[in-house]
Formats: sequence, structure tokens, C-alpha cells
Amino acid sequence: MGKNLTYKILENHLVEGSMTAGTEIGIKIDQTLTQDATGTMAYLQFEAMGIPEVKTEISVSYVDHNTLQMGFENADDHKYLMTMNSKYGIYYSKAGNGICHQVHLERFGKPGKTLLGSDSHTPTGGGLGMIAIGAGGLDVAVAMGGGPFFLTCPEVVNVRLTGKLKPWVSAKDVILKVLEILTTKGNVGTVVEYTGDGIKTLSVPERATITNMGAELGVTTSLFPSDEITKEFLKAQGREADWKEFSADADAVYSKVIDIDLSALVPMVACPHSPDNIKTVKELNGLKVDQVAIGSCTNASFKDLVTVAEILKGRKVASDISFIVAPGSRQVLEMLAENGSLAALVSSGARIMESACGFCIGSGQAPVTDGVSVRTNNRNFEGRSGTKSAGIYLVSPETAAATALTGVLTDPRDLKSEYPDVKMPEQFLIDDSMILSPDKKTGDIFRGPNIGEPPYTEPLAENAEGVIGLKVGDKITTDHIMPAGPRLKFRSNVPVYSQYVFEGVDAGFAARTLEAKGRGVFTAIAAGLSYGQGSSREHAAICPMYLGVRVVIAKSFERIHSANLVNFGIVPCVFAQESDYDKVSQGDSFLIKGIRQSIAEGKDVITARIGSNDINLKLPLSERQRSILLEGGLLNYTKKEI
Ligand code: MIC
Ligand code: SF4
Repeated sequence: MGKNLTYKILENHLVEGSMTAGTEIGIKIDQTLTQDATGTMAYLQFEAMGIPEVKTEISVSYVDHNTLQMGFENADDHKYLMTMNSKYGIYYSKAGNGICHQVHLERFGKPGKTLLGSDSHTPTGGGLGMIAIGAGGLDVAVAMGGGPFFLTCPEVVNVRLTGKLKPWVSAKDVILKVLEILTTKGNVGTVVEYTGDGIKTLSVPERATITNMGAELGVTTSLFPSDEITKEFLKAQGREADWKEFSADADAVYSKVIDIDLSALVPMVACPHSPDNIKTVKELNGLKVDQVAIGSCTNASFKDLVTVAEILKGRKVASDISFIVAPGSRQVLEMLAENGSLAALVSSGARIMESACGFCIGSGQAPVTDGVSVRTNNRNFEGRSGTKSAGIYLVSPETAAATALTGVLTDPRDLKSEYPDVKMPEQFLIDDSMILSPDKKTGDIFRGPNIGEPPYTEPLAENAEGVIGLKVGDKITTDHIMPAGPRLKFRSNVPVYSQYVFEGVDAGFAARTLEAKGRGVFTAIAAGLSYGQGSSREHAAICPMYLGVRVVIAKSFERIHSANLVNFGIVPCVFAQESDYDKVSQGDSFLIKGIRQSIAEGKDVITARIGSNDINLKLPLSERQRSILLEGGLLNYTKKEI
């Protein structure tokens, strides 16, 4: 029986374990990426490991998330990252050069390689036929030091695409369809592999839109094969030499097959407040809109934005909306400027933003109170935009452009104009002058006053005892746990950033929890399904740990977040009986006697006394994760290993 592409690439990189789905494996990482919001902490941890230089083939440090520099904190972080680059052999992509995933696709990604990134949308690289995985910053720091990355050997789901997209329907509509089928829950430990004749009709940036937003499924990654289309893209980026063919065997085995006929798809929209709350645009046609924002690592490629410019050319957007366009990279922006698209956008009424994450992470462009914002990015969690009462609708660039023209949510097919069938350029404009090469100078590292030490974690105590400090429901995202937007600038300062844990959910949580810790009382959090969706930000583990959270008990966890909890010494426990969740109340006392010993002995189930009930909890931990918890986190564990 043949092999799927996922297993071929993983096997080529396997350094620990064996390729049995559901077991833990360790793989060698060829490339890493970090971005500023997760990067400072990752590099502080890398420094703490005491390794003289990175051991990967390529490591790139991007500055793209927080580029506004409102106050010194940001600028200081950026300078710290720049000086790290010279010392340790890391490429540094300056603020303004573009969003990490877009630039990595353009300039560094390589078929058949492994990429680990401290950002959950790292699977964008899967559009080039690589295994690209998002992880917490500490996991990336370990990989930079040459350590393996550990993951669950995945089940592989095959999405077979046939046919060709009709005019006005695009890659975003494909991934919104996949989200409708698979939803954001229950996909932990799987990889989605795209095959079928339909993939030949999709360019690399279109494939990357699909693998990018695959992150919202909660899968480990998504990927396409590397074929002639990949070759054309790399050639146009002046990187033909990086191309190699990679594909699944014709009789490859998959755990599940989903067939999608591209020609049957229509414009789709993800409604508030979850990327899997899918409807067709037609169903919501006419919804009054306050803002349209086009950009992000999902949909800000050259083809996306030329398509938008062609739709808007010679027309004006609705007078009562705010219209925002943020090109994905400087390459895209410069090419738009050269071919006249930029002028068309500006003339239509677009506010052109920097090539950065910006509105997508709530860094600017918060919608009006109760506003409706139609956006091309990948996440629409409540409050992420900066306005809690706003509703964010996720759509394709075509739907966004049509909506900008009419001021109401509009199926672009209703424009009744000719579809601008934009071709991929034969040659992209290549200018890497905003990427500093790793020159390995041993200059001083700049540390501004906002940069703290990576926090110290303590070895796991004999008993876990304290209070259920918070009870939350299903699908709690890491944006709920650790808000970004205006709080982003504190990412390098854990004591300050910790004051905002669960800010939008329970504003008193942080102060209450820290005060309890002062009295020697630790905290547990009780949660429903899919706890820790979304962002890879390890601060959603670091800051609760700093406040005194030692245990999280949930019906289920998302992959990156549960790994981050372990990395920072918090024990993730799963209700053995989901219905026991109902027996737990906020404010209950909890006691897990002998938690340390149970973890050391490899026990899979432990009993907690919560309030007046004895509740069984599963410990979904590998042997390695047990050792990490006993040491009090991955940093302590790694230092010991070194
Ligand atoms: C996101 O899209 O949520 C982010 C912001 O890019 C995060 C990273 C972060 O929180 O810094 C992610 O996707 O991992
Ligand atoms: Fe940036 Fe948004 Fe992409 Fe995250 S999802 S990397 S914030 S553009």
C-alpha cells in the first residue's frame, strides 16, 4: 500500500518514535520562523539555553505583528530581535517587509522540508509542499537549538478536489467549505492533505490561503503536493533551484477521504464569533456593513489584491464605510504600485495600511460599537478586533470588494460585471534589502526596560491544592485567555502582561488569582470543549502560571495550547466523564493528592476532590511530557538535557 505525502516527509525527518498514528514522534526541524509578538520570549528562552548559534538550515525572525510603535516598548523589542539576529545566525525581516507567512512563502519555504513557527498560521507553508507546523515559542527555541520537535504521529485526512472554481469563487471559499464540514473542534492530531485534479487549477498563494486557514480546524497542519505549479511559483520568485517534486503515492492510504467539487462552490462567509459558523453569502446578502478590511496572511497576496483592484477600478466604495487594505508583503505592495493597482485602490477610497498583521490582531482599525466588519482574515473571535460588541464576517477578497462597493454584504456574482481573471506573474519583484542576513557578529544584545527575564517555573509539587478560580464554557480561545491588541506591547514583560489574563471574560481574575497565590492558594481552571483554540501564544500558559494556575481541567484541549501548558508546568487534565463538568463550580476547592507521584508513575487517570465530589481526570501525557512537568517546564528540562 502506498504512502501519503505527510508520512513521506515526516519519515524523512523522524528522529524519535515510529510512524504509528496516535503515538508521540520526534522530528528534525529544517527551518524555523518567529514573529515579534511571540519572538522576544522565544529568543529570551533560546538565550537561557546557552547555545552559541542556531542549528537549523534557516531561522527567520519576522517583525510584523506589532509595528505601530506606540511608546518605546515595541521599538525596544524590535531592536532586541535585530541584535539577536547578528549574534546567533538568524535572518531578520524588518517591520514593513511583510507578514511572516507571506514573506516565508515568497522567499524561504522549500518543498519537502519541515518548518516550525511560533505562530499558529505557520501551515501556510503547506501550500509549497512542506510540513509546516505552529508551536509555542519555547518549542521553536528548542528546535533552533537543534532539538527535535515532538508531536502526535497524525491521522491523515485526504481532501480530494475536483473541477475548477467558477468565476467570483476563490480559495477562501474552499477552506470555508472545509471548515463547514470539519468544524473547529475534534480535529486534534490530524493532518489534512489535498489531492485531486482540482489542485492543478490552484496557484501556490491560493493553496496557501487554504493551508493557512486550516489552522482554524485545529489540525496539526495541511499540505499540498509540490508539482509543476509549485515550480512555476518558485521560478517566478527566482528560486527554481529550491524546487523538487513531492507527492503522495497513487494508492496512498488515508484515514478519511472528503470529496469537494470546486465547480459546485459558491461565495461563503464565516459569521461571528467562530470561523466554523458558515453560511453562503447569499443567505446574508444585504447585511449593512460598517467596515471592510482586506489583508492578513490568509488573503493579501499579489493575485488577491490585483483582483480587488480590478473590481474597484474606476469606482468608489460606499461613502459610509471604512475601507482598509493591507498588502501581505512589501513585494506585493511594490508590485501593486508598479502595475497601477495601488492607484486604483487608493482612488476607490482605500486606506492603505502597512504590510503587517495590523487589524487582524486588533492592532488598529477596531470597528465601531456594535459594528459589522467584513474581513478577509482567518479569525473572528469575539473581541479580537478590539471592539467586543462588533461582529466580524470572514470572506474572500472578491466578496470583500463587492461589499465595499455596495456597503452591504454582497455576493460578488451580483455585481454582474466581468470577473477579472488575474494571472500569476511570470516574475515577482525581488528585493530582499529589508531582510538582514545572519552575519554572526558578536555585538551586544540590546535590552530595553520592557524586556524581562523568561519566568521561572517550579518543579511540580506533591499535591495540587487550591481553588477553581474560573469556570468557562466551550471553545475558549487563547485570545480570551491572553488578549492581544493594545496589550500586545507587554509580551516581553510577563508581570505586566499577566494583569490582563482573561481580561474580557472576568476582569477580576488576574488580581484575585495573584492575591490567592500570595496566600499560598493555587488555582485551577475548569473548561469545556476545545480549550485553547487559535493563537499559539505561549503567554496563555506563561501568564496564568505566573499568577498561580497549576491545573487546567477541560473536556478537551487544542494541540498547541495543551503543549504550551506542559511546557510551562501547568497540568492539563481531561474530565474522564464529560458530564462531571456540570458538578464543578467556580469557587470550589480542589485537591489532587499525590499528583506528582501519579505523573511520575505514568498513571493515566487520577482522582480530584472538587467541592464535595470525587472526580476522575485523565492525564493525556506522553512519557516525555511527564518528565517535563516533573522538572517544572521545558526550559528546566532542556537545560538539564543539554
Ligand atoms: C494570531 O493570528 O492569533 C497570531 C497573533 O498570529 C498568533 C500569534 C500571537 O498571538 O502572537 C498565532 O496565530 O499564533
Ligand atoms: Fe498576523 Fe493575522 Fe496572520 Fe496571525 S492571522 S499571523 S495576526 S495576519
